[in-house]
Amino acid sequence: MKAVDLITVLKAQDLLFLTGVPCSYLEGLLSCFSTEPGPIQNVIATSEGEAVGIATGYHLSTGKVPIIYMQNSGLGNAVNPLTSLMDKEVYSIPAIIFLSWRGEPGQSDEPQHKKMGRIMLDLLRDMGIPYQFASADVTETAETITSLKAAATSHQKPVALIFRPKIINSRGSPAQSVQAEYMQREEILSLLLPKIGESPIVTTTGKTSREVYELREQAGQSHHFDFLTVGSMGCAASIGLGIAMQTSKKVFVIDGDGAVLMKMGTLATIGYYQLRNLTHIVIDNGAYESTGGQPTVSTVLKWQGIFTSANYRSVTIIHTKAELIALDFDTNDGPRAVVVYASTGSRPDLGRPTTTPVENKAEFMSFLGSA
Ligand SMILES: Cc1ncc(C[n+]2csc(CCOP(=O)(O)OP(=O)(O)O)c2C)c(N)n1
Repeated sequence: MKAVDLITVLKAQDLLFLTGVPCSYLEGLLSCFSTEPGPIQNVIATSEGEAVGIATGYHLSTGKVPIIYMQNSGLGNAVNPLTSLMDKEVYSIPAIIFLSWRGEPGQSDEPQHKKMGRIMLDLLRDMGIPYQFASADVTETAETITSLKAAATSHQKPVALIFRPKIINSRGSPAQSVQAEYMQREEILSLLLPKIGESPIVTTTGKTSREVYELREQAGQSHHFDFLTVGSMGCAASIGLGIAMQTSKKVFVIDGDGAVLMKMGTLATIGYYQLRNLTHIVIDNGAYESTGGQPTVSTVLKWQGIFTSANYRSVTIIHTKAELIALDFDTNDGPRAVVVYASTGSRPDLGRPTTTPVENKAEFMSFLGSA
């Protein structure tokens, strides 16, 4: 189905408010909001749980039914406010969750999606959230949305519309970068890895980890320096903190702006524990680039002030290739933040790790000497 046709359905049903964190399965729909400003409001959230809160506020102030969109990975982040805020036994708030189904049993998908893919329908049932499936046929989907909205309204509770891949046509051209003048993430990584050298690195979810993996392959280097945080978006920095506490090695985290925003409390934890050997690098492309380049809210952040007030000992902000080339990691003056501004974009032929997460863990642990 065409995204514009789905938007017509939403308008006709007075479903004029969306909020969430993107999934690539919903890319075609979400890309319409920047190009087609209309009566539908799309609020960018930093985590799925936050989106449940925003949607609740919308309902409280309008009486209408909000839509919350998320990848099923993010359902975990939303379980708490779905069960303790929107639930019928608490505030009883109607909403429609547009939920992608990564890791559907029988379909091949990445390891980090398998468990949630398998338990998702049971989890919805256990939470008392009725669900239906979106179809590629817009008329059928319109009828499904009508019945879901009626159920959400009459029972005053959240319901879900599940999206399998390719239900919504994806857009033809990539999203415009909001920060087009900067280097792309892969070039930044190719300049960072030799500087980091033989130190442990924790890389964030999405294309950062995939690009680091490919750059190692291209250079014929071992993968044992790198812990690839393939799932658990936002946890790279806390994993790095946990490692840095137990080793004298310099530890590097390579994060994304969307991932930092998702678990921003970690900055304060890092600031509190004052580890000299921890460097936290954030590649800020102003977008959830890995899921199609939807904007994050990072453009409002003043990173210098954020890291300083979180008690990091030093902050380096990098805009240009020359500044990145001049960067060095010689001193142990952590917790150190390095923010590298980036434009969106990545290779269309970007691969995925061919080793399993457990193999990655074993190699990384033997490099750390903890296996
Ligand atoms: C909890 C959770 N929500 C959503 C996703 C889907 N997802 C994977 S990568 C990504 C974007 C990450 O954005 P950012 O950290 O800015 O890095 P970028 O992709 O821009 O390099 C998203 C939304 C996920 N994996 N987990």
